[in-house]
Amino acid sequence: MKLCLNMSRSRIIFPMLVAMIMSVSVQAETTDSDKYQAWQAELRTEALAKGIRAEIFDAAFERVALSERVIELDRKQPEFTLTLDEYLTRVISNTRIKNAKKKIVEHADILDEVSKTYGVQKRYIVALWGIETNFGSHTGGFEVISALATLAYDGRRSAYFRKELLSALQILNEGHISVENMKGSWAGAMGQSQFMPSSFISYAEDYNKDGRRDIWTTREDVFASIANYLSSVGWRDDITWGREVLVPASVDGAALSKAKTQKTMAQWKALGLTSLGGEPLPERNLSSRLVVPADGGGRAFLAYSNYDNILKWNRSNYFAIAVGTLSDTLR
Ligand SMILES: [Ca+2]
Repeated sequence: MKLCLNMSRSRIIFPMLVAMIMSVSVQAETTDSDKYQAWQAELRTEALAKGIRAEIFDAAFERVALSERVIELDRKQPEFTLTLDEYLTRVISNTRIKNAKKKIVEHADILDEVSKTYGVQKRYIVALWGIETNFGSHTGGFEVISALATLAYDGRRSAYFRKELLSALQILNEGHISVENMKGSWAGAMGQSQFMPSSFISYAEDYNKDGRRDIWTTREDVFASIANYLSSVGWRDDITWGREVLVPASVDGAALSKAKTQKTMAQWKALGLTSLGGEPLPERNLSSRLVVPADGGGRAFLAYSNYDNILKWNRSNYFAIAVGTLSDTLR
């Protein structure tokens, strides 16, 4: 909300805001508070038509505080782009690798079970959990309804965030979490798996069968939800994500990467690609594409179908390479 940008405090309770911004110059003019109230009333009508109970909507919006901080974060453009190596150093630090190795042992029983149920190797569940929220320790402190209401009302990406807001209300309506405990990132990514509300509705699981899909505090639900997401988008547990390769100078890796050309392992071998250490590529009947990330310092990867499944979670090549690389340390 533009008006919030003039305020010095990061979070403002709406009635206060209303008092401060009411237009005084022309009495008949539609005030910003009127605009907001009309927006909320219209949203309420839509939510109730979708089956959300009035008391759920009203309790949620009683807490809504349009947030200047959320708008700032949404507007913020990265000042520079990290190289792949800089990104990987940050996202998969030695500490994170050490913790990932600890967590995969600590939760081996449930991870083995979930892995078998969904057909997703446990190292990918742990890698995503570690990269998304540092194994559940950095889940974001924003109230999701407030953050999404701010972004839905703001105008820049209203349609997207309005849909997510309605999904968040549906989650409250189904009783999976209370409004005060529905916390997440400034953009509404929730819980230990950082699911957006629409992803929660499609993929979150109640693995411990207590009637609530709880990606905030129930470890079994967190692991099963991550695995269910991957499984639902076509994960294969008989292959890995991909591998780093050496591309000979005779091959235009960047062009092949851009074209997303799929080739068999035998075809890549014939072009002269090798494993990172120079050893021949494995003999496997696998189709893959070459990924040469921008700012990757020339590093190149053969990406299997699971790589594209990770991109469905987050469409950044850096992210997918980080998940794959961290998972490789857990084999
Ligand atoms: Ca549960």
